[in-house]
Amino acid sequence: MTTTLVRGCCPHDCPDTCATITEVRDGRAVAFYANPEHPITQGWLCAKVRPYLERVYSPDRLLYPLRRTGTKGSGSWKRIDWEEAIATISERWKAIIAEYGAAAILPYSYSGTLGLLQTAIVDARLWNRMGASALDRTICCAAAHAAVYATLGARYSPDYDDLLHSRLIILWGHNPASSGPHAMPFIRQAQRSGAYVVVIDPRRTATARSADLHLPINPATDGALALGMMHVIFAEHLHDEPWLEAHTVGWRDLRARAAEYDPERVATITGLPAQTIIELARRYATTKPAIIKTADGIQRHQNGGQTFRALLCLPAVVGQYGVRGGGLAYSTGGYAVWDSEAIGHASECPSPPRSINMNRLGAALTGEVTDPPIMSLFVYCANPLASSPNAGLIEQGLRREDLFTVVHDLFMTDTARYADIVLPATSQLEHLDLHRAYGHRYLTLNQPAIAPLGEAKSNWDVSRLLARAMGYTEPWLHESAEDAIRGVLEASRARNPFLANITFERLQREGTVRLNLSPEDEVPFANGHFPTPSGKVELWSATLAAQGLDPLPRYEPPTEYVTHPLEDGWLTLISAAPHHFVSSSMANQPSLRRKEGEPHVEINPIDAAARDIRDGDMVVVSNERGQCCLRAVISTNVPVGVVAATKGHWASLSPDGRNVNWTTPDALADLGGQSTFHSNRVQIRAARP
Ligand SMILES: Nc1nc2c(c(=O)[nH]1)N[C@H]1C(S)=C(S)[C@@H](COP(=O)(O)OP(=O)(O)OC[C@H]3O[C@@H](n4cnc5c(=O)[nH]c(N)nc54)[C@H](O)[C@@H]3O)O[C@H]1N2
Ligand SMILES: Nc1nc2c(c(=O)[nH]1)N[C@H]1C(S)=C(S)[C@@H](COP(=O)(O)OP(=O)(O)OC[C@H]3O[C@@H](n4cnc5c(=O)[nH]c(N)nc54)[C@H](O)[C@@H]3O)O[C@H]1N2
Ligand code: SF4
Ligand SMILES: [Mo]
Repeated sequence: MTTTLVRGCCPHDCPDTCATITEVRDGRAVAFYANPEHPITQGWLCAKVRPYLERVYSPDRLLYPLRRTGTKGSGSWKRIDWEEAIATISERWKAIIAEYGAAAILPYSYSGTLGLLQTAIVDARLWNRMGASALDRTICCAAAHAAVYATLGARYSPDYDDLLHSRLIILWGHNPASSGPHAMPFIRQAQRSGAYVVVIDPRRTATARSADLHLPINPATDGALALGMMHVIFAEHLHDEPWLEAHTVGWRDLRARAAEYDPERVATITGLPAQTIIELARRYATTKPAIIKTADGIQRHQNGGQTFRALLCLPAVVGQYGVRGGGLAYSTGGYAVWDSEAIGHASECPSPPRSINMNRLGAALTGEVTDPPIMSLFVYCANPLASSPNAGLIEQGLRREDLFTVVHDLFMTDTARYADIVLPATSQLEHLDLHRAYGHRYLTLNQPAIAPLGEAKSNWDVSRLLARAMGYTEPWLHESAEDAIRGVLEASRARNPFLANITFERLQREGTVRLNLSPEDEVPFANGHFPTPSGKVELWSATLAAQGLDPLPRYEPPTEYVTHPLEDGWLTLISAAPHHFVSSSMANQPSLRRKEGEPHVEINPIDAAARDIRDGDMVVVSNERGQCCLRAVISTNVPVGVVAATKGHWASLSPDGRNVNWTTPDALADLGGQSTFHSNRVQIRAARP
């Protein structure tokens, strides 16, 4: 029997975007592993994706469309065929459109896959044509995006191997050992050759344990730390004045702002000794190249936007942008920018009637959004009941008898359990897609390796069926998967020099292709040009001033930290990335659940003793939004006042049918409408009788 090797790409929300190989024999995938040729993947996959065939061939895969037969959430289903499923959806939608208008229909999706076709194109075309409510996709990184565009003008970052040139690496609110593991070998190698590694994180993470210095900062105070560092750097004349003069706007205003953040004040705010802050500032200003590598942890706070702004200012103050091994590494998402018209054909469509912030889903379903209310929810590539904030309110919304909910997924997720119609989705091995990365600068084509399991269909195929049933005849709603990808690639290539010479044929031939970066583009901003309105780093941001926001970075505590003080027994709950799942994806896979352990919360021995909580106790974690039960793990990995759980555990697989998101806030951050998961204060008590 012959074995075929099919090149693919990991679709999950992870900066590494690994290249994969599937071995197929007789139509069945028999092995799945890393493509050894990919320079970032480097021949290994992470612990969660290595056993991917367990996910693909899981006995829990949805294989047929289902129609709800019992009450919402009761779990009684009847198998139906696709014809009936699509007819049911389209008839219901036509009736809703006739009565309320298409704005009453809300598509809800996020990062189940990050593909160009199955995500970007599917997120746009059908909904644009329909005139449905748009979704503000703000759950993950909206504050950082707004801060980066305001300050630097583009999301440019170097590849991980650039770290080999760094002498100082500050991993700031970032835990790559779990959340982007392919950076770790480069960090280790740099460290072995003498680079000094600092981790700034309230938790002692796996990444922190291997650093030269771990600074357990008070949550949501990083903006104050960054301003305190600038205070010291300016006060000691360690700043790079010629660089600031040539490449920035407003550095003197920033210096005046930083003057308000003396080390003693910052010590009180951050919980770090003043001497440590001074030493960190000196080290940062005098060790070059110095890179700040950050991700998303620090922005999931009410002050996340201003915090990110403060971090973005630091490399400018010491003249480290445009330097190999220096600057700030956040996201490489600004290179392979797709042509938005080719993606969504918006100019041929009605303009979206309104936009709904995804972090407010529960509120939107229960009265915040009216005229028209949301009457139908179409969920795909997302599991909001497990992953979105204030989940108790989402559950209340999903129980609405008059809400018509459709969920398209590979599994019967927490959210799917509340659907009226459930549709089976294909896995990455069963569909075509093209992937860019947010952690490096390569494109990877994912070729389908096997036929769809059961009657599973890809997002694009479902979108095409729905478009036909709705009577939409535009050819761009009906083209083949390959034509859709080719069309966007070609239109984007015509405008974007980073895509020059990258054709679909070349991607088919080579699998992974490096973006077309000239030697000048290799190091972000090496040409001294920043695509902001001024062409410079906007330390004083005209963009933010125009929005009535503070044009200079500042520190303000999250409101909840003020209204729910530690002195009254409140604790800050951080719920960061789990090691063995990606958000709630893969969190139903038995072998990974075993490795991750049952849903738990880490609590400092002092906080535990004060509450008579013993290691291994079941505890109730609660606030005014809701509660969940978790196993207590007493640990000095968290400082006093901070408790740590992880995101991702399915509510339906948790002790009391809820997860941490029953407590997380749906308040929005200061920039971009960003989520504020970590600006969360809770009470904890043992569940003993
Ligand atoms: N294994 C795994 N990998 C993932 C994911 C996953 O779920 N699992 N999720 C993916 C997704 S969707 C994303 S967005 C990225 C996120 O990538 P990261 O941002 O690296 O991941 P997080 O764990 O969300 O947050 C990083 C760290 O921020 C810390 N943190 C929280 N609040 C603060 C604060 O106020 N200050 C400081 N300094 N640190 C703080 C947390 O303790 C955590 O260790 O990871 C992706 N990769
Ligand atoms: N408490 C807390 N919660 C958080 C965070 C946090 O820090 N703390 N972080 C947030 C962040 S950063 C993010 S990005 C969000 C992620 O939130 P979501 O985008 O909701 O991600 P998942 O929970 O992984 O759900 C993705 C779903 O898509 C499905 N899927 C995968 N591939 C496909 C496909 O091809 N087609 C279809 N139709 N479905 C598919 C998967 O099976 C899975 O059920 O979670 C957020 N939730
Ligand atoms: S989740 Fe990340 S590290 Fe793991 S295989 Fe996918 S891209 Fe690679
Ligand atoms: Mo995310």
